[in-house]
Amino acid sequence: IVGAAPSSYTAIGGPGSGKGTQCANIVKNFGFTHLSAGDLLRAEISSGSENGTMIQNMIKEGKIVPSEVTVKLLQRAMKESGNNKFLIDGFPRNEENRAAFEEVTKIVPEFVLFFDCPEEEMERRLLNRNQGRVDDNVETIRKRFKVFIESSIPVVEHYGSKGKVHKVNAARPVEEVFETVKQIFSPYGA
Ligand code: UP5
Ligand code: MG
Repeated sequence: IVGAAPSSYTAIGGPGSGKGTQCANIVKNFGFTHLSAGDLLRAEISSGSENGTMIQNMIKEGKIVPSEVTVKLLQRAMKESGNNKFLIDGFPRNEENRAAFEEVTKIVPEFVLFFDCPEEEMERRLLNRNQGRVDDNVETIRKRFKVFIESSIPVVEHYGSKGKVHKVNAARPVEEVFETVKQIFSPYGA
């Protein structure tokens, strides 16, 4: 329907829980546009934007980039996609992100996928990834875990209090996790 109000779904989980992998699979089967907040921030660094150095430093420290920056990137990507159904990966990361996004876009996610995975497994995955990410080293990984627990779990709890969280055991093989994810999305159509 032309002009239908935009809707979003969001994937939250610790670093290395498999958000990116699962979201890429979901968009192949369902008609969403995948927006990874981390990928948008990394693209902003590569583009040589004036915020690039600040973003790079925050990512290296595992810290959360100010909402103004991330929300603007998400809004731009949403506009450019021409779609009105979004699967947002790795955002909101704290309560301030959540409030800013809802305030600016007026979009509240239909539901949240929470990819639950033990830290030992996430650490193993990240150290094996080998894609040259500046934050895939033991020191930064531990900082990312701490920020996830302190700042992102409260977001999961917020959505949980609204009955919007689907918790997924992410410590299984990719295909098994995806079976569960597909079942969650199936009522929402293609
Ligand atoms: N893998 C995936 N699934 C597997 C499975 N089931 N079994 C075995 N292996 C599996 O997967 C990670 C690795 O594990 C891959 O090698 C994969 O093949 C394998 P991936 O799907 O990439 O996991 P993901 O959860 O996406 O991990 P990622 O490292 O991307 O998570 P982060 O949340 O840490 O990274 P993100 O890019 O979202 O953010 C990076 C940084 O950007 C943040 O720390 C922060 O500094 C900044 N940021 C913000 O400030 N604000 C934002 O809104 C977003 C990011
Ligand atoms: Mg990712």
